[in-house]
Amino acid sequence: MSIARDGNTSRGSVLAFEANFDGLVGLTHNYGGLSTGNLASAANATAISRPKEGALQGLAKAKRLADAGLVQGLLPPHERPHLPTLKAIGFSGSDAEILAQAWKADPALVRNVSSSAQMWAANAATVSPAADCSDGRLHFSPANLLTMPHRALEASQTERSLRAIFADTAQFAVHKALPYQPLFADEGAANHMRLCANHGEAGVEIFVWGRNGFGQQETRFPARQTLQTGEAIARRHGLAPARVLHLQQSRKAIEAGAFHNDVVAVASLQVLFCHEHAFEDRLGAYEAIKRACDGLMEVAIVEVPEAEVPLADAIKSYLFNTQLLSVPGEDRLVLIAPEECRENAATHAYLETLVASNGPIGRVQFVDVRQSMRNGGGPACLRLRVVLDEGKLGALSARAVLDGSLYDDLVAWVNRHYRETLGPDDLADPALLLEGRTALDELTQIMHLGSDFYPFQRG
Ligand code: SUG
Repeated sequence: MSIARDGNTSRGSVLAFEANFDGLVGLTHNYGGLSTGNLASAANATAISRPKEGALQGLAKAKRLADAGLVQGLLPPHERPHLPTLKAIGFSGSDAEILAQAWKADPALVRNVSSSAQMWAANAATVSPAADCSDGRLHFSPANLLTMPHRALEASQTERSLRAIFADTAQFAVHKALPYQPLFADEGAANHMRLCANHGEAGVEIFVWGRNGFGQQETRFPARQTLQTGEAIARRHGLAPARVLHLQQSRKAIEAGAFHNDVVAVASLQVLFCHEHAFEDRLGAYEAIKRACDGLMEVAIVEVPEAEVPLADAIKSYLFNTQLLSVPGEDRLVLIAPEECRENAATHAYLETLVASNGPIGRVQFVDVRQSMRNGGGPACLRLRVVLDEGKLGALSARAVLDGSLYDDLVAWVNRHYRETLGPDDLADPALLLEGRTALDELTQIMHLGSDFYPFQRG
């Protein structure tokens, strides 16, 4: 396997690189209109989804990056509909009866427990590379995602996935989600950025928050991440306080539909690519970033002015929900952007100028992840970044790193099990539940996840 490396680390001769673990699109991928403040989710509520197409689009993106020489991993979908939740809220009987009763009581309940939102792996956890952590291990904090009911179901299965893949406790530390209370509302890596000279060297970790958990909600749309969440994660991961920043996301961005920081900013290596309205205190944020990076690297802030790409266009096209990657053989960074960026006139014109300039971003590659985009999930939402080195890569458990054979197995699996379309009322169909279990049971074999990975397997 060829691996993209970007330099030696200060810890001896270990070569570190960034792997991307993408969430596999689940069998119940649908448009439930569940996420207030996420404009795409609201706009497509009740539209007909195409789960098979969505899963194949996600796999094609992953394969493209693996083919470019990057390490590409996958995270399995969760069991949906989530019957344990329906049982916990008082429905009983056979599985089909539980589903029917819940649908009768309120279809919104079934929509919430049927979402395939785990596919947006950027929200699965916050990840701190080993070079930043005081115990020299790579730390994961699964996100409690408690602001949205359909997402608050995810953390325990996410923890299970991470423990299955990053099982070696000498190398990896998988924490529990933060306490389930609004003070610690956590959306994972979508509100976390890291700047570094090389992936394997100590970097600066930036936690972006939308509200102070001890204060009042200040925005019309929910601010999903608190200041206290970032502080707690930095503490439990053992980050050096001088290399941690807590920056407030601009209220204007949240009001405009940027429900996560990764809708208005993305960072990679020494480069921060962000919109003029990403941070509440724009100049203060840039100053703080430069100060924290001082002595470690020369940071490049590529700011996109409102005059060139209005916030509304940036959010509609997902200009910043892009993957900024160091690709083997290319000396400037490559931006993996959704097709929607090519279709949006302002964004497209900006990108043409960007790559023509002599800046740190040298090329844009467009990918089709439209099924995910219609629920507000771009290329960057679909992936969780994990800094590895050869030792850590070798220490991974399960079969989660994409190579040609896993890709072929997964494409065949999707083609065997996924429905072509799902309409809102299809979620009440007990056959969908059974189809999902059959497929996921098989997936645990394909990905070597064990026979007790999902709640239904444990009985
Ligand atoms: O949490 N959409 C997701 C999109 C997550 C995007 N992730 C990042 N920006 N990193 C969300 O709002 C919509 C589901 C629905 O409406 O059916 C949804 O959950």
